[in-house]
Amino acid sequence: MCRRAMRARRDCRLTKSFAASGVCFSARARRSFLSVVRKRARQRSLLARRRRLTRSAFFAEGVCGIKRSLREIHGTVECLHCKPTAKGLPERAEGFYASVMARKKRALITGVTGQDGSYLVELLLAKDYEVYGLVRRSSVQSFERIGHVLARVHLLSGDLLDERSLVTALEEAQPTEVYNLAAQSFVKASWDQAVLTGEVTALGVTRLLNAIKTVDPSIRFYQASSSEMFGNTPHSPQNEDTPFYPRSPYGVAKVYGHWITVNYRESYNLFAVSGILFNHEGPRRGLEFVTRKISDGVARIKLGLARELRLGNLEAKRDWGFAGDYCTAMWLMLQQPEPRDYVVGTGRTHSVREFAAAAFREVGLDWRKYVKVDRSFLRPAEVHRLVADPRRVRSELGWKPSVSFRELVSLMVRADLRRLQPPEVVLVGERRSAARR
Ligand code: NAP
Ligand code: F7E
Repeated sequence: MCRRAMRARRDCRLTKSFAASGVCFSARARRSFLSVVRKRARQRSLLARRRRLTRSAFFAEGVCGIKRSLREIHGTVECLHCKPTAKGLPERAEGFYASVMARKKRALITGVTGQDGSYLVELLLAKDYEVYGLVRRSSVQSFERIGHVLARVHLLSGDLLDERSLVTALEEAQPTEVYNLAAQSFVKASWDQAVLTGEVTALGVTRLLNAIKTVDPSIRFYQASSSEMFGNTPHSPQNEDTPFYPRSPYGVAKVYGHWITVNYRESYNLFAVSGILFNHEGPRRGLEFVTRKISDGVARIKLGLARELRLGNLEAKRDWGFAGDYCTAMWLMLQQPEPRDYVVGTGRTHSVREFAAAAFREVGLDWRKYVKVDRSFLRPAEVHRLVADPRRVRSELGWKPSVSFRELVSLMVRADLRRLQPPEVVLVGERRSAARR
């Protein structure tokens, strides 16, 4: 869609909500309303761009910016940056810099202790965000995945089951962006805990959206939707228009979370987006998910700590990518001028059997000697084959995966070998994988 059409669509939406407020709605009122909204959007994008600059780049490229801003603020046309005093930059230019930087972007992440939460924290800290993480109460706190960044993250107590705790967390963090990554995310467990899965993974999204609506409706919201929503769809590959056919209580709950996000966007004009992400993995993946179960199992067998690896359905096919890449896509979705949903995946699919074969090959073993099929890992209803059609995310956000299937397998196996091996044994060629961890 061209810029003009996007602007027309946004104007139409804005004026609709303006009209719905019951205020007298003349053409003049509409014009002035829109001009205010556009001016604010311009200011916001200027501010956002400036905040990303280093201090020296800010002053180097900010000559005209400072001049214009000072004209707006102080009524002077002088560019103070051009007239440094003996002591350096004039106070007012320094003051302007400080005030821009003080309004740093702030993000609240639910599910910050999970796989994606840990990669997203790193990404946002690197982009100079003030990062807040929501953590639910537990008798033993495990910050294994975010231990290395703990000192730079503000942790807030809260639970998706409790709306009041979400309101309090939002009031405390005052975020500009909220990433809702918290969920009961293990598909197999969702049959055993179907109600809990619905409470957290489905209704939890409504609670968080309600809290945002109450505290600050200008917050940008990301919902972690899932390719499990496509389930048994006959359409392949799956894109943003593919109908959903979930096959597990988890998939059903995610469909609810997706549609409530769309509904609140349309009903209350929130900047709320749903990222429909296909399987993404890495060394921080939970041990119950099949890729990590395999990489861990392979490392144990290689090191003599186990003799076999028991798996369920070897024929299931998934579109697997590296989790770090997918967090970049989440962030990109919240930086767009308009809220829109995106499918994120690699566009390639592989079976569990292929993953296992590649993982054993990585350590020079033949998978057929070690893998045993165990019916207890089969699911009441299986999702047989998923593969993304990621054309929209590629063309509109410029996103593409940086890690191939082979690299992902290698990355995970090597990380588990490193974790499990006795400290004195050193493997060669590990640097690249270490950097990725
Ligand atoms: P994960 O490792 O299982 O992390 C889930 C997170 O949710 C944990 O931090 C967990 O906290 C938190 N959580 C669970 N129940 C909660 C509650 N009631 N209140 C607050 N926090 C709660 O999941 P992930 O792989 O990082 O995935 C992140 C999100 O993306 C999930 O919503 C998942 O469903 C979705 N998703 C994942 C994939 C994928 O392939 N990874 C694909 C599509 C969508 P504790 O540490 O306290 O347990
Ligand atoms: O299973 C088969 C299993 O549990 C993948 C979550 O992040 O991605 C994940 O859900 C496939 C299934 O992931 C075993 O039957 C065979 O077909 O690793 P998984 P998942 O169910 O695809 C989606 C996108 C999410 O949103 C979820 O949150 O592997 N499989 N043998 C096995 N799976 C497991 N776990 N264990 C086995 O032994």
